[in-house]
Amino acid sequence: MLVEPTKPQSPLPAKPDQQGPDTRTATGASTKVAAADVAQQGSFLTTAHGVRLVDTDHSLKAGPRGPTLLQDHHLREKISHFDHERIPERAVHARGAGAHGVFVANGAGQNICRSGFLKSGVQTPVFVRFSTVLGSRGSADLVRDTRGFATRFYTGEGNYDLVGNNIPVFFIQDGIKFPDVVHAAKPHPDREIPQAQSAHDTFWDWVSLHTEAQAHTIWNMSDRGVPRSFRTMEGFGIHTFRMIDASDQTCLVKFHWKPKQGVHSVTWEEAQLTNGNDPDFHRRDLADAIESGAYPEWDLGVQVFPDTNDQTFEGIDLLDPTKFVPEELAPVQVLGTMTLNANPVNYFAETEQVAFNPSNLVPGIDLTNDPLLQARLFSYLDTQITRLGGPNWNQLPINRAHAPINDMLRDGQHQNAVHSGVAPYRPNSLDGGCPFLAGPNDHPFIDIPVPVEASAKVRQNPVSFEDHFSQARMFYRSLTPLEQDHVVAAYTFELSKCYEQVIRERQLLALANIDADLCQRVATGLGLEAPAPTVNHSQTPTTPAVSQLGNTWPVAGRTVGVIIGPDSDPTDVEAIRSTLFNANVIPLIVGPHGGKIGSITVQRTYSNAASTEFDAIIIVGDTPPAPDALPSLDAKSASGHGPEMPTDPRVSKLVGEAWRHAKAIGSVPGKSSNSAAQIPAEAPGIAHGAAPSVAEDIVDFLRSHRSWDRFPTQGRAET
Ligand code: HDE
Repeated sequence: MLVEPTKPQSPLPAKPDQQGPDTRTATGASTKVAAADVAQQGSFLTTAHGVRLVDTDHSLKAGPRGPTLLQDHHLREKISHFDHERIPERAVHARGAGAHGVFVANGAGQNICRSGFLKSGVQTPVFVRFSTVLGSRGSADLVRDTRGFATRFYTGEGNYDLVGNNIPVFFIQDGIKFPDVVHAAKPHPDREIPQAQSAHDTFWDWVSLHTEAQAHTIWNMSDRGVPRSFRTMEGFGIHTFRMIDASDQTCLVKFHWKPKQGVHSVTWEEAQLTNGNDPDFHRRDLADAIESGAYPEWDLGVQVFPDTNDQTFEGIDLLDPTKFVPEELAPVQVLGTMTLNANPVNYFAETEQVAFNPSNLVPGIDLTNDPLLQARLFSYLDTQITRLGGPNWNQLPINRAHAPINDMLRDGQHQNAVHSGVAPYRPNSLDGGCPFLAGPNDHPFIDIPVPVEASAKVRQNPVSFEDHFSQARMFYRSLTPLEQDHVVAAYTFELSKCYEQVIRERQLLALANIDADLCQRVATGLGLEAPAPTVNHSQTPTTPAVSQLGNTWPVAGRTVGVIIGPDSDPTDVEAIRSTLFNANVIPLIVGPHGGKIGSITVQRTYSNAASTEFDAIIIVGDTPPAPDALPSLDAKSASGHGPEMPTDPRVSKLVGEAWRHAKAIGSVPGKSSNSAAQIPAEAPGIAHGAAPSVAEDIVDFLRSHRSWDRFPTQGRAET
C-alpha cells in the first residue's frame, strides 16, 4: 500500500508515453535535461529562493490560537504565487489538447518547395494542439463547433506553424470582422450563457445577416461539427499559401491533413450525452491512444495551383477563405506523414503555453494576399503579449526553435537569456560584426518579389467575394442522404433554441438560397413557412470527397464495451478480448459490480459505464435481472418481443443507446438468452453467435465506423 515516505525519494518519473519539449540553446545543444532540472532540483521542499523548509502546513502565528504574522515569508510567497497561477485563457480556442510527434517527408514536395523539412526522409519533431473554438478552458469537448488543428514543425530552418481548422472554409473573408463573429458566437454578454455553443440568438442573428458566414456554418451543422475524436478529423490550412522551389519558381497551395484513422463523427444525441458523461472525452481519447501505443497518423498534402495573376482556379477565387477547391478538381498530393507518439509531461508548460503564429514561416513557404490571413499575421503575435505576459514567450521551452537562435531582441518582461556581448545592433564592430546576415546559400527566408496590383487604397472586396451561397449548396448536395438528414436536424435544433422569431425567419431565407429542400425541411421542423429563394443557382457541381461515409478504415484504438453478467463464461470473455486485442481494439469489461466476476476483472460497472465511451458493445451471456433497488423496465411491453426475464435497466439503456447511435452490437448467447432478446435477430451491424466470430464481426463493422443502414433516411427531394 502507498504510504507517505518518511525520507526523501526521487519523484515519479514521467510515464514512457510522456515527452517534454526538446529545447535547444543558441548553439543547437539540447537543454532538455537542464529544463527539467530547473523545475525540481533536490529532494527537499524549498522557498523559490532555495531555502529549505521544515513546515508548509502551518502559518506562523502569535501562539496556536493567535493571529497570523505578516512576517511569514513562506505563507506570503506560497499564497501570492498561487494567486497568479492562472494566465488569461486564449480569446478563442481556449480548450485544447496537445501531443508531440514526428513528421517524415516523402520528398514529393521537393519539386515545388525548397523547405528543408520537405526533403525526402527528413524527420521533423512536431507539437500539435487540437481545440474547440468557442468554449472556455473548462468547457466540454463534444460541443457542436469548429475544431482547431495547429501544428508546429521544429524544422532545422526555424519553427513553421500550420495553424489550421478541421473545416476547409471560414466565417469571414476579411480579418477585420473577426471580433464581430467571435462576439456573436461567444455567450451573451448579459448572462454569459450559453457556454461553448452556437445554438443561441446572437450567433444566428449575425450569420443570417452576414451571409458570407453561411458556407462555414453549414459545415458546422454537418457531422464535421461533432467529431468522434481528434484522431478522426481532417485538418485544413484554409488560406492559399505560396510555395517557392530551389530556383525561385512559385506555385499556390492549400494544405490538407488526412487522418489515417478515417474521418468519423458521433451523433448529436451522443455528443450531448458525452458532454455530461465525460466532458474530457476528446482529450482523454487522444492521451489514451498515445499511451497505449495506437499512435494517430495524418498524411500532410497540398492541392497545387499555378501562381497566376488572377489567383483563381476553375473559377474559384483562391484568396477567398470562404471557398474551398473540390479535391476532384485538384487532387491532394501527399508530402509526408505525421505520427503523434508522445503525451505532454505538463499541460500548462506545453499545451497551454504553446503560442502558435501563422507568421512563423520557413524558407520555401510564403503568404498570399488573402485578407483574412493578413490580419492573422498581426493577431497571434499580439495576443501572446497579453496571454503570456510579455514579449519573451519565444523563450518558453515549448516555443523555442530547434534551429540556433541569434536575434537582436533584448530585455523585456520574463527575460530568461543572459545575452553576452555589447552590440545588439547592426552594423557593429564591437561584437565582431555578429550576428551576420545570411547569404543566398545559407537557407535564408527570402521575400519573393511578387508584384502588387497598382490600385487606389480602398476598403473593398473583389466582386468574386460576393458569392455567398454556391459553395454551401455544393457542400450540402454532395453529402449522402443520411448526412443531409443530420444537417437538417442540426439547423432545426439550433434555430429552435433562438428566442427571436425574426432570426429564425432570416436564417430560413439563407437556407432557401442554399437549397430549397433543406429550407423546407428545417422550416417544417420549426413550424414555419419556407421562404422563396432570392438567389438563382445555375449548375451546382458536387464533390463527393466531402462525404465521410462509404469507406472502411483501420480500427486501432477503438473501444468495445464487453458487458458481462454473473454467469458469463470466462472462456467466451477471453476469446473476445484476445480477438479484439489482436485487431488493436480496446475491450473494456463492464460488470454488475467492481472487482472480479469469477476470474474476470471488471473495468467498468453497469452504473459508471456510458455507451458513449464505446464504439461498439458485445453482451456475453445473460445479464442479471434488475436488482431490487432499481425499477425494472418491462422490456416486453416496451419492445413487443422482449426477454422472458427483465434485464437490468442500466444494461438496457446501454444497449438502447448503442442501437440508436448506429453502433455495432454483438451478443453471445447465455442460458436464458435474455441478452440476445434485447436486440433484433437480424439487422445491419448486429452479430449473434459464438464468441470469437462475434468479436471478428464487430471488428469488421467498426471498419465502416457505424451501421447507418440500420435506419431509413429521409434524404432530399430532387429539386
Ligand atoms: Fe485564429 N486565433 N484567428 N484562426 N486560431 C487564435 O491566437 C485570429 C483563424 C486558429 O491551439 C488566437 O494564440 C484572427 C482562421 C487556431 O493555440 C488569436 C483571425 C483559422 C487557433 C486568433 C483568426 C484559425 C487560433 C487566440 C481572423 C484557421 C488555436 C490564441 C483574421 C485557418 C491555436 C492565440 C492554439 C487561435 C486570431 C482566424 C485557427 C486571438 C484575428 C481562419 C487553430 O490570435
